[in-house]
Amino acid sequence: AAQRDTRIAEIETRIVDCITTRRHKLSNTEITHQSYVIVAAKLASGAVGYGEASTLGGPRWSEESVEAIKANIDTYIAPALIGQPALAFEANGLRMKKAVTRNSSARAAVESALFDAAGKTLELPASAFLGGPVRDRIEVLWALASGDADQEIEEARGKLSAREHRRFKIKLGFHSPADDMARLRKIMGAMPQDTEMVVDVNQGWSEATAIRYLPELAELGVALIEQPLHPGQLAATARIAARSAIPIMVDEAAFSNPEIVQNAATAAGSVYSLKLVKSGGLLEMKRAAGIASAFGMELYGGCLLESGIGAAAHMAVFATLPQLEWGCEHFGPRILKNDLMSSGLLFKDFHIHMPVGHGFGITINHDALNDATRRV
Ligand code: MUC
Ligand code: MG
Repeated sequence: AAQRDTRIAEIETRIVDCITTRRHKLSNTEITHQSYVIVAAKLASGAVGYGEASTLGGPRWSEESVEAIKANIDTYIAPALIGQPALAFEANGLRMKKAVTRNSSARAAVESALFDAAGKTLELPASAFLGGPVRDRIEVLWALASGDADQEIEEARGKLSAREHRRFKIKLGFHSPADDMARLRKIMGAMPQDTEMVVDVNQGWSEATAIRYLPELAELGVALIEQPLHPGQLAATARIAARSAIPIMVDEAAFSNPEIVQNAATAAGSVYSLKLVKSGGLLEMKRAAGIASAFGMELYGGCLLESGIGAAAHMAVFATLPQLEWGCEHFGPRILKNDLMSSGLLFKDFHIHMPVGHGFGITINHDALNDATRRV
C-alpha cells in the first residue's frame, strides 16, 4: 500500500531559462529564450511528477513572471498542499484557489505535477484521470515570427519538407499594418496553394485597422484571426467578428471560464484557444472546453511556447476532448535549443503523437534541466 500512497510529500520549484533556436516576435514583446518554473512534486509513494509554468517575455504576455510564480508556489501554494492526497484533484484545486488569487500559470504547473505523480504512482496515464483519450495524435502547426519574410518562407518550407508542420501561424502587429500585410502576402504567395494560415495579432490592432484589412485577409484566404484587439474591447471585437468572413479566435481576452462566457455571449469570437496558463489547471481547462463548446465555439489547442513538459500536460487534456476542431500549436519543444523532455511526445507526419506511459508519459532530460536552471 505504501507504494500506492499518493500523499504529497514535497513540492520543489526551480526557474529555468531555455534558449530558443531563433528570435520570436509578438506585437508587444520578443524573446530569445523561454523562462519556465519547473515544479517537481514528490509523493509518499516515492514517485516524482513534473509540471511547468510558462511565461513569455517576463510578466508581459500575462501578468505572471517566473520570479513571482516561484515565490507564490513556495510561500503560499505548496504549504497548502503538503500531506494531502494528490488524487484529491478537485479539493487540491480549491486549496490552491484559496491560497492565491488568479496566479493561473502557477496553479496549473502544480496541478500538472500532481497529475503526473499520481499517474506514475498508480501506473496510469494522466489522461485516465480526465476521462480517457479519444484520439492518439493531434495536428500541430508552426508559428512564423521572426518578422523577416524570406527567413519565414525558408523556415516554413523546411517544416513542410520534413513533414513536421503543414499549417502555420503568422504573428502580426509588430510592423506597421501595411508592412505586416505585405509580409503576409509574400509568405502566403510562396507556400503551396491551400496551406492553412492563422494570423495572431496579439491585441496589436485597433478596430479601424482590423476593418481596413479584413477584406485583404479574406482575399488571401487566411483561416483564422487571433486576438486582433485589446482584450477589454469586446464590443469592438464583436463588430469585427460580425463583418469578418474569417472566424475570430479568442486568446488573451478569456483566461477564466466567466470570461469565456462573456466573450461568447458578446459574440466576440467563434473559436477559443485553450491554454493551461489561462485556465489554471487541467480540470479547469477541460471545463473551459466544455463551456466554449456549449456556446458553439470551436476549439484550438493553444500554447505559450512550453517545453515538452508543459506540452505533454496539455496533450493529456487535449486527447480527451470530444471536439478539438483546430488541432494544436504545441511546437514549443521544437523551438528550444535543448528541450527539457528527452522522449515521449513524437513529432511525426504533421502531428504530435500521444505518448504511452504513466503520468504524462515523458522522460525528463535531466542534463538539459540542470543546464537551464537559473542559479541566483
Ligand atoms: C500566443 O499569443 O498565442 C503562442 C504561440 C506563439 O507564437 O505565441 C504564443 C502566444
Ligand atoms: Mg495568441
